[in-house]
Amino acid sequence: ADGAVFGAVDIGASSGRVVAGVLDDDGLHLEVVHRFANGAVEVDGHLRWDLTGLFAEVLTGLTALAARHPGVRSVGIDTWAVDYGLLGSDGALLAEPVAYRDGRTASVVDLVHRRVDPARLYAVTGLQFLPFNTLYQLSAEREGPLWPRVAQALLLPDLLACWLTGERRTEATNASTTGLLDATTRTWSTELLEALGLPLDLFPPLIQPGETLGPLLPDVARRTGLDPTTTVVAVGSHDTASAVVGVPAEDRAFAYVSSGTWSLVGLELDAPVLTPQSRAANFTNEGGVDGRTRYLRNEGGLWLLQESLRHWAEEGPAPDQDALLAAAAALPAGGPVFDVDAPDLIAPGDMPRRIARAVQAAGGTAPPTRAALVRAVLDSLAVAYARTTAEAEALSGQRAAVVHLVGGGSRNALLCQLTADLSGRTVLSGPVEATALGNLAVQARAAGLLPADLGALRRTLRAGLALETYVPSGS
Ligand code: LFR
Repeated sequence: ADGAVFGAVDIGASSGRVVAGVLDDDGLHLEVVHRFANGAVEVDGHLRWDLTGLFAEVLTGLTALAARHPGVRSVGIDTWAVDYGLLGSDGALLAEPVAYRDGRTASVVDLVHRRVDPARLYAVTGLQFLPFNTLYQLSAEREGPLWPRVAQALLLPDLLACWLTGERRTEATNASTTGLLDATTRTWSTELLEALGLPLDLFPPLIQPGETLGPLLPDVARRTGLDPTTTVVAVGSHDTASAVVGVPAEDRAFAYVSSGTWSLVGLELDAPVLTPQSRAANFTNEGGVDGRTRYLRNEGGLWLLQESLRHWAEEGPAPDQDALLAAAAALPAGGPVFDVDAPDLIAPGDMPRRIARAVQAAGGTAPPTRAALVRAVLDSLAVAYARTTAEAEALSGQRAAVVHLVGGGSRNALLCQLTADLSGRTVLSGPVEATALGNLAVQARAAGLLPADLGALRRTLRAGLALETYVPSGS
């Protein structure tokens, strides 16, 4: 294993990174070799990702990776879920992909639900209702000008992987977020594709995490300096799937919170829970690595803070985020909370004002200062984390002894402590880069260098990490 190197491309809605994973006798060591910003911008009447620009950042990152490490074995790609690019018959991208926060699906949700009853949708896909799930986006797309020219759709990590290798496949964990995959068989649902008038071969065939997609295109190898034998290996290309692999759990009795732009809160199960109660609680059964089920809910996340900071920076001098967080932490407990899942908080715009309204809707008084608003966000996130963990247990019958908080939010000591206090459980925080870690671990495992069993794999990862422990106050 000594010195084997893997590369992770991990792109979230607000930032991306290319990370080297060096495997030696003490474990898998991560080095971020390139970071870049991301964000959707309004172009041509829609909120869009600059995927072409992101691909240029990927190449820059891979170039930095090659310069630092000769002999990179493979590269894996993950991004956020549900979004896709449309290709014409010549394989060219027809337009920069529309971002999931765009409002275009508002008018088609009812139409979709008239074609397929929501109860049937849940029974087949097990997917939480979110207005931006791919099936709604595609239904909006069918009414649009590009549709007659569409030959194929590729989910975003698959599209980046295609630009690196020339190979077109749909990675299975991300496919599970489309609302078009059967949660029980984990194959495309012919029933739903037909009911929605979508071609059965709209997406390329599935590929499972750990399978090799193919070697780099000669031109990509030349431009990055990577060896032409470097392959792209499928990983949990849905960032949350990789984050869950990267949860450094000791045994199976764990809950996780992957805390980034969104908060993904739940359990890992052996099989989906497709009951009416589960649907009523809006829990999702996303596909995990090794056929596991990621039983979770999307809760609001750090987007609420990011978007507030962005708004304040537009109004005047950019606020000092660390100072604001410190001031928020110094405020007394028991302040107002709001529903972090309010649909009204999904779109970009004046977030502080919408949060103030949400607080008032919950019977509180609007936060008088920026610090108070930040505190209300953190208190409300922790309330959501505690409630959702308990709900996941009740609905699945699986117990969680500890809560692992991973991702950017794991840096926030106040959020971790509040989660411990409100959930009454020990919270273990870290790593921040759980997603890149899970991406790299699946590659190293595919190379035969880490344990095949997911539990053993996680224990190996844990051995190399320093986790922070938060015990519930008063216990
Ligand atoms: C997190 C995430 C969530 C998904 C949302 C939109 O980054 O991938 O799992 O619901 O973004 O794609």
